[in-house]
Amino acid sequence: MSTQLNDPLTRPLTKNIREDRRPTDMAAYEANDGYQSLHSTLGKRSPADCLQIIKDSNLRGRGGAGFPTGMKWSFVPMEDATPGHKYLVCNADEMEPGTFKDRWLLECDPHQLIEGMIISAYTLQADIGYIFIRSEYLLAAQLLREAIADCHAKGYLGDNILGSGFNFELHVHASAGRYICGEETALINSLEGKRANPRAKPPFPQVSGLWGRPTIVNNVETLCNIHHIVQHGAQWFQNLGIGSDAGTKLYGISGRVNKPGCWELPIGTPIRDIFALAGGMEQGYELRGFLPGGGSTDFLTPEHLDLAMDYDTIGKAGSRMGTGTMIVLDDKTCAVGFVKNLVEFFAQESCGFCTPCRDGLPWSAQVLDDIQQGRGTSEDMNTLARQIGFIGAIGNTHCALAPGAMEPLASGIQYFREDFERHLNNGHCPLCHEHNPKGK
Ligand code: L3W
Repeated sequence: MSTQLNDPLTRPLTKNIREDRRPTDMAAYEANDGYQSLHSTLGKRSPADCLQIIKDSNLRGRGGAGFPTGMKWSFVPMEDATPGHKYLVCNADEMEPGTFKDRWLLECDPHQLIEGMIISAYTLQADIGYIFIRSEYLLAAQLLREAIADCHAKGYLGDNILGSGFNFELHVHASAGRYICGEETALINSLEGKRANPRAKPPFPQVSGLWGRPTIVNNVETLCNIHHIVQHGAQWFQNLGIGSDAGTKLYGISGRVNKPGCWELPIGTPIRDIFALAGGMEQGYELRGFLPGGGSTDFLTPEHLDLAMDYDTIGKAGSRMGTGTMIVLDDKTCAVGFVKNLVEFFAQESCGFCTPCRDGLPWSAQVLDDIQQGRGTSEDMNTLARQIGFIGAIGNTHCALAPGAMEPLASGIQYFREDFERHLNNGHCPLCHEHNPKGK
């Protein structure tokens, strides 16, 4: 990104973000149209109108699943038979491998998230909000707490906001540090002070979430879009996207590219153009494959580079757009070690509630370690295939963690089988040896 501010109408999410990553404070935020949506919405437009705009905008959840935001919100009962709190929770527990997009938004423009959350809470008539933030994001948590205090001082949070009669309190809650807390019902259990096991769904949180009350959980990037959409309209948002999806997307790349990073681009930008922004592959390295949306998505290969990076296109290619942050596999890295590293991560992060995940993932990691260390046999490949078939099938596990872990493994074997064969046949791999002599 340049030191110039981005065009606010085509790069709404990053319009305040500068190259030096200096956080935008209240004065700078307000000087660039900040809290205008708040002033023009609260008490002036009905929550039902705001909900209709979000539905019409075709915004889809940016945390990985891509569920339509307006549809999710429409499940929240507006006429509640048993009066009580309604909650809005921001999922800022960014722990997906290779994913660092929300951190950028949190550290550089905390007021954007807060304004998005106030407009979202007004739409949903939620009176309490939590920003559930990854415990390592210390700077972001501190900046958010300061920004929340500034909002109280201005009358943007608390009781009777801007004289509208709407009340909203917002709290920052640091995660205790588990990947599974990014799953919305595990997050809710954690907020309640319980062990972070996912809950069975239904009931979905929209109906029965935090302390049994209606609760919406949305990702940081999703919530940062809301006040822009309410301010500029559904059609404006739809026009930002290139293909069938609407809006912009924060895309990222990590691995052996010249300039790993994150960019706000029209959703549906061709993958090749995102690689170009990353300056292409480092000299001496070739692209073999990439995970399009974090560590729990299926590999794609160079033949997919001209595809549009949107939910449906990437889905049809056999993967998922996920978080939109790509991890690159280069020609000097062995797919066995690459995939083992990810499966070990997911095994460690299992909540332990269901057997296929608790016992199956460490078993898969062990088999991969055996293959990498030269102790593998062809029967190990059959074991992995059985595990992929069972653990990878949604419905055999309590939540999506273990099936997600099987995605890079299954597609890694599909596309890079020669790496596995090399280990099995030779008991030794020059790529692993050169980069990782101890095979760890
Ligand atoms: C009502 C239905 N609501 C679904 C709602 C549900 C939730 C949202 C998405 O995982 C993925 C995962 C990771 N009635 C509903 C319904 N909903 N059906 O829609 O739900 P779901 O279950 O499809 O996904 P999820 O459990 O939220 C998210 C993938 O994202 N991922 C991970 C990203 C991790 C981070 C992070 O670290 N912060 O973003 C990357 O690809 O594997 O598949 O609200 O209530 N019938």
